[in-house]
Amino acid sequence: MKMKKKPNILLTGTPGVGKTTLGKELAQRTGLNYVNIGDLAQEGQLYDGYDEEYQCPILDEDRVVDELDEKMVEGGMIVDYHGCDLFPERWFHIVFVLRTDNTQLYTRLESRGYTGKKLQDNVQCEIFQTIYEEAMEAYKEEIVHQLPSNSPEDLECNLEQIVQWTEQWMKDHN
Ligand code: DAT
Repeated sequence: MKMKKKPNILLTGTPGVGKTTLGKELAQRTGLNYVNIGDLAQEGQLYDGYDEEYQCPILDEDRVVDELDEKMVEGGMIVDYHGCDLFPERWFHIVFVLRTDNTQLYTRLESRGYTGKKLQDNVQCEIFQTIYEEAMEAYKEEIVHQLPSNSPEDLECNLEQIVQWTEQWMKDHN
């Protein structure tokens, strides 16, 4: 029996915009598999050096891609990462860039323990819409969508829209 085709979804955006919150709940509602790239790298120690300025390990992008490729080819994956141009374009059927108002993002990151330059740089990343522009360069514009992520109402609305999109995609491809 042939397996049902399922779409791959990328959730991206500045740290703190709500990718993990959305991704985990989306996985529950759709039955797709959620992967957090940060956790995957941590588990497999998929690192290549250490960034002294930001005090964090540097992702080994090639090993991350190798690690996931087989699953991505099968389909049905929700990928969560604060960057998007390291992945092969062919992986994703749709890309969502979550967006949060600056003041709210500042509060969220501060309560996550971010301070100083790390806090400032991440808020600036959102102000300059860095990840949105990265997504628009890395993927076809028509598959890149921005989603507001400021409130529980936004979260519910985003969930409903993506669940609906997923159901429609499955109907169209099976
Ligand atoms: P990310 O995975 O993008 O770093 P997260 O899912 O860990 O973000 O969320 C960061 C914080 O913001 C966390 O405390 C939950 C909260 N949050 C997420 N989505 C939200 C929303 N739509 N409205 C209000 N708070 C939200």
